[in-house]
Amino acid sequence: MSTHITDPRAELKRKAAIEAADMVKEGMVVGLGSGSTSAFMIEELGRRWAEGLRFCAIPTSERSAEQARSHGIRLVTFATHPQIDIDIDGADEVERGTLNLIKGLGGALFREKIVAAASRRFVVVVDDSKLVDRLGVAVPVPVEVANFGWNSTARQLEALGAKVTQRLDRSGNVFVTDGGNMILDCHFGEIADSDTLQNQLDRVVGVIETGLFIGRTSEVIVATADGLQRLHA
Ligand code: ABF
Repeated sequence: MSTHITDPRAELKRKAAIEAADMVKEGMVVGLGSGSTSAFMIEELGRRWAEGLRFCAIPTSERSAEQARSHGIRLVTFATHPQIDIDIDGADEVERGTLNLIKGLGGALFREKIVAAASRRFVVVVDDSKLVDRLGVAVPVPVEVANFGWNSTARQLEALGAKVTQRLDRSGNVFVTDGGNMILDCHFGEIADSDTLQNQLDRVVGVIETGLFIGRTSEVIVATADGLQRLHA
């Protein structure tokens, strides 16, 4: 069954996702991203699986795993497949000049970064509303932190210039990641040097991973009202 789309943004996401799904070939090990754009990609791969395409996949979230399983897609782990051929995932912001990203508003940034780091090609699928000149203007940098001592970790993040908010779920409870940790959304405003910021965040004790994806993108597929664009690193 395919998803019925009425939202024009969703239709753009679907187009980018289908274009990316076309890059998955027989026998590949595929990283399955998270979020609504990735969900369109998994749906398309499910359709192709039903037509006989065979590959195996490592999902970046429990939700994506569940969706892939529902299509019968073969899921594997790093134990048997430490090298991924292609990882296809969404993003919250894509910086035009560098193809650096902010990811993690969906909460899956830690697994997403592990999967991206293990992939020969990392392909990002977005609609054109995600393209920005500088990261951080419209969205915070999500930072996954250990639950223990998180108030202290938050203070250290504030000392780096962030306005920090603890992520809550829709019910108002503390958001819990697939790894059992929490997320602190760090509002820095426009980020002039994302590489330096990533290094600073990495040095904060209690930080598990950040949603800054620096120098990882191989290609971005952008869907616009006028058609698809492909941006290369
Ligand atoms: C994942 O889903 C995340 O890294 C990012 O937070 C989000 C993008 O969501 P969507 O595709 O729904 O816009 O890719």
